[in-house]
Amino acid sequence: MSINSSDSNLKPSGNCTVPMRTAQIMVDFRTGELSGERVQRITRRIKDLKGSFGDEKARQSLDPEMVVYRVETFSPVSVGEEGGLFWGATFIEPGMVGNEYFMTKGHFHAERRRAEFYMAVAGGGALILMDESRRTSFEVMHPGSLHYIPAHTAHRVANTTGSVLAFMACWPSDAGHDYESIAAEGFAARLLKVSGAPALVAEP
Ligand code: S6P
Ligand code: ZN
Repeated sequence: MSINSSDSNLKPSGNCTVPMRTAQIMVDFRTGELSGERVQRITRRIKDLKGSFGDEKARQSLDPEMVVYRVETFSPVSVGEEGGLFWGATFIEPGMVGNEYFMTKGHFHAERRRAEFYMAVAGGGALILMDESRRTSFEVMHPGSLHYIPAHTAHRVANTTGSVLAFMACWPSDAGHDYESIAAEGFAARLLKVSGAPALVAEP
């Protein structure tokens, strides 16, 4: 039997001696959305993000139920298992807390030696990176931009546009998440709207 990779009508035949499996997960490349029974979903709202934004009064003035971002994850192996990979999609709503763009909490990987890929699908924004010496930089994200997050590097994404920023991610299953270090010390700089444009501003 010959298999043409473009043959979407491929069906098992009586002569086929190898098992054929269908994909467990589908990715919509226009939106980044995942579908399939094994997709796990979490939503982060304004009420969940105490301490993340610089202007706590501005955060408290917003509807606590307002969605800031959603994450869809496909974890084919257990969290913490060595040798596997996870796939995720993140959707950050447009919005601001004071003069700071809606963004993810951000984290180091608990296993600091683990890297990650991000790829923007829709919308636009910035990937903010901080190494363990607190040196901070950012990369502009736009549809198709691929971002390598090195090991030992905290990462967070901010949506700087008026529409949803969607990006895909792939990371090792034993990376884990260290949110505590960010909660305790934050990033060394914040992505703020300054004179109408995004700027990475160092924390005092
Ligand atoms: C996981 C990966 C992403 C983030 C997601 C939300 O390593 O970096 O899937 O979990 O973008 O960000 P955060 O900082 O709230 O986990
Ligand atoms: Zn990560």
